[in-house]
Amino acid sequence: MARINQTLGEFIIENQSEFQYSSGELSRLINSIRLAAKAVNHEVNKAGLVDITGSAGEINTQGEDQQKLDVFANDTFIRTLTNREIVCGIASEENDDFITIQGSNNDHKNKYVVLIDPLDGSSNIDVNVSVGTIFSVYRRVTPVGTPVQLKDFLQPGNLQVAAGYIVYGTSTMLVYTTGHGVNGFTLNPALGTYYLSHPNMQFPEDGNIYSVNEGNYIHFPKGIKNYIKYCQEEEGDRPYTSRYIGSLVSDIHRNMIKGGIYMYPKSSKANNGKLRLLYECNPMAFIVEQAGGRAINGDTRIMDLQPTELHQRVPFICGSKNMVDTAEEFYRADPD
Ligand code: P6P
Repeated sequence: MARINQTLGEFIIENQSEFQYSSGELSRLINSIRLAAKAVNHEVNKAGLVDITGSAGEINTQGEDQQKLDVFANDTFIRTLTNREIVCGIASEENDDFITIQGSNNDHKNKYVVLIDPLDGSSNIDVNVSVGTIFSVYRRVTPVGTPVQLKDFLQPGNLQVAAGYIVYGTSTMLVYTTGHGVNGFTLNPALGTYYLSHPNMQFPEDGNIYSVNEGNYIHFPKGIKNYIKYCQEEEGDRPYTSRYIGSLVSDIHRNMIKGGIYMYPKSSKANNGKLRLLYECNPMAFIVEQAGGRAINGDTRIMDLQPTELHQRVPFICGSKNMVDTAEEFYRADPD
């Protein structure tokens, strides 16, 4: 039972029964993410004051200039998850390969794997626009007691046991699901405590916000161009409002509260779009669907896609059910 102002710790304890088959590890996993997020939040909030913004002078696995906060966030989440002996493996946007965690007795006894985008939208840091952390949790598929393998990470999103994000915005929120709805917790920085501020978050079935980088318009498939034109026509509740801040977590968080659709479709420049299936699209899709929305790649449910590579990209359209239904109709009519 959710009570406004319930702390995240109380919520986890009182909803322990939701974590099926878990003897407390999943609760401890969410708790460790909560702790790491507080440390990252502290650094993000002072990024403008100390020399931690700007490039770390390295290039990450995505070929992107690695911002120092990216490195700090990646190290913090990996260290926190490793030290608590809850997971047997971690895959991160910032690391080429996954990390194996053997446990204190080198026994590989932990049964969960975590995939994480430690600081999504980090190019926004220097311009003081909100950024986010995204995480996805699976039960391992290889035998407990043996080293984790790539197949433990290449699982379809419909097998996730938990997913969530932290948005470092005007306030810092942790939003997550374990398959029993979506709940949002707001950090009181003075106390370092997260309080339940958004119980049972629901995606409005309809909305009037569309979020897409229209600078790529000429490269989109005809069906997506037609849908964007549909959003801009004068009819009924249209034209919709265009809102896009280039930070996935913030764009989807806003649309989940107000109603709307987010699109990063395929294009002639990028046939699989830009976003990563395993640690961006699948966790966000789990949350969106648990809140009553939809998440597709254009014509297929995101969480039904069978991953083939750790850092693979997929086209991503998610949000209010009726808006995604309409976008899918337009896309299917002209998918090229
Ligand atoms: P573009 C940030 O780099 C990110 O991964 C998402 O957070 C964001 O939605 C998208 O890329 C923005 O990409 O090409 O529009 O700048």
